[in-house]
Amino acid sequence: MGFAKKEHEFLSAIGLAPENPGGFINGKWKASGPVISTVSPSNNQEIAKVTEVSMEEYEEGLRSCNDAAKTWKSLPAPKRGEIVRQIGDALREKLQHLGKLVSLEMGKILAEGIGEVQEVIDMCDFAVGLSRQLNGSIIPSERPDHMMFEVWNPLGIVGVITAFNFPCAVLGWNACIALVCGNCVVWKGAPTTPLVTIAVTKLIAEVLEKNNLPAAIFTAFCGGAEIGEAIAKDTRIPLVSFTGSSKVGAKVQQIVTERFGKCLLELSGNNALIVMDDADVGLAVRSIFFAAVGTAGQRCTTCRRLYLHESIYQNVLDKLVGLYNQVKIGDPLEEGTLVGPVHTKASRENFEKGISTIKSQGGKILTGGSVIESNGNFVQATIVEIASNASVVKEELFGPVLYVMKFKTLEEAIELNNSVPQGLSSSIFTSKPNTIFKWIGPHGSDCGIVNVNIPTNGAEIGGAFGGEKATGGGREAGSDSWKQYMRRSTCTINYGTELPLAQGINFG
Ligand code: UN1
Repeated sequence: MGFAKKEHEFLSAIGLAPENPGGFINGKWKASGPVISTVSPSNNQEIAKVTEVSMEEYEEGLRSCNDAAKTWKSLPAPKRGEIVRQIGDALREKLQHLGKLVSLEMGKILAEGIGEVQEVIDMCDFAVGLSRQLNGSIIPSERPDHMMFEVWNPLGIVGVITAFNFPCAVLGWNACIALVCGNCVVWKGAPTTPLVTIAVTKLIAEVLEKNNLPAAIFTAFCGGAEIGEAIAKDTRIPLVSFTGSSKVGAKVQQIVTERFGKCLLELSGNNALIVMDDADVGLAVRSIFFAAVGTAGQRCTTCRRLYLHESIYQNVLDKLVGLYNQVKIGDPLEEGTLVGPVHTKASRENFEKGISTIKSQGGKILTGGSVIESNGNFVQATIVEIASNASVVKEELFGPVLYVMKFKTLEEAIELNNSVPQGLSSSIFTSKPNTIFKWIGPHGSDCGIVNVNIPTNGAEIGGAFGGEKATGGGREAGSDSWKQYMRRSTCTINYGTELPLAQGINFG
């Protein structure tokens, strides 16, 4: 039997078939749960079939992963880095095909699909270097003939639950770091992007096999909430990294915390972009366009709130509406398309519901505002003029909808930026140094990502990625995020013959 469509034949080059078992368990592909059709968001037609895993298969996967953890953590960190280097090379070889798959199954445009795979490759490179820098500090001891220092050890297994909007980049952020830190990985990808989960896992599996390492070091499951919940509850998984909504994230955190596990949360964003009266308007308009419309508004870093200084309000808005009216919405794999469909029929319905709530709260649609009649999940890129205290502005509507609001002073703009429950990304456009330093300082943006003269989205992997408040507080990818994937041992060694006690205590 062939693929549902002839143009899907390229999938065989990345190890996919018309029917795919969706569990990689102890080196074998198997699954006996429900069979699902994965569809293209452009037309809702089947790409291929995937069988999800059963709870028995979950258990088998975890048992073998737990065994493999002993081997993996015994390998010196730079040797683990070498494996991750090979994973990066394997991805490089398949960059175009994998990028195309991301575009086909998720619905983002091809350039962004390829960019997403590139993000995983960049993470591999970062992690290879890191594998020689998992340094602990040496701390001066207050006691004579004592030495105090830190040793970083692996946690064991890291559970990674990712979302549909970045079906492989977020796995990359977590898995590359987790692996060099000496942890095995258990991955559950999004239920609607199983082919990406399978294709990426196949590449990693090949590298492990080539190096005669236990395949269960990387265990992957296609499945739904039941598998996610099992990961959250599983005491064999000391760290659970979860990406998704604040609502589900709060539940995951509760379950994981109850068993004293650690959580790394990357939840909803509601990101603002501020344009000051002294800003480079051309730069701002291009940035807003990418930040609000790119990925059809389905990045957690998407700009959803635009605050314009009253003196440039109409000028920026006119330019922006002009760009929106020209944007090419359509097949994400076709050249020239800038906006693909939203991911599912449910996302499209959510957009429609969102628009009616916006209208009921006095929002005025300046452009867009409707779904596009077709077999796919296409919606119009939308700009809404709305009062900054409308309650809908405080929520994350996961689509290409931008709220525009006016302000008079920097203080007012910062207060508005900080006035929502979420705290992921933020950006200000200005040419004044004192505005920049106010923005990044203690009285400035309360977000995890605080940008100047660039969009809210499109972060590089070298920095720590994540946000505050309802965004969950986690930091993934670069900088010193690796510390969360390890346990810290504070070691004090007495190499003398006396027993001086800390704090000068004399005990008998
Ligand atoms: C996400 O939307 O979950 O900063 C991740 C960005 C990308 C990652 C987004 N590098 O927009």
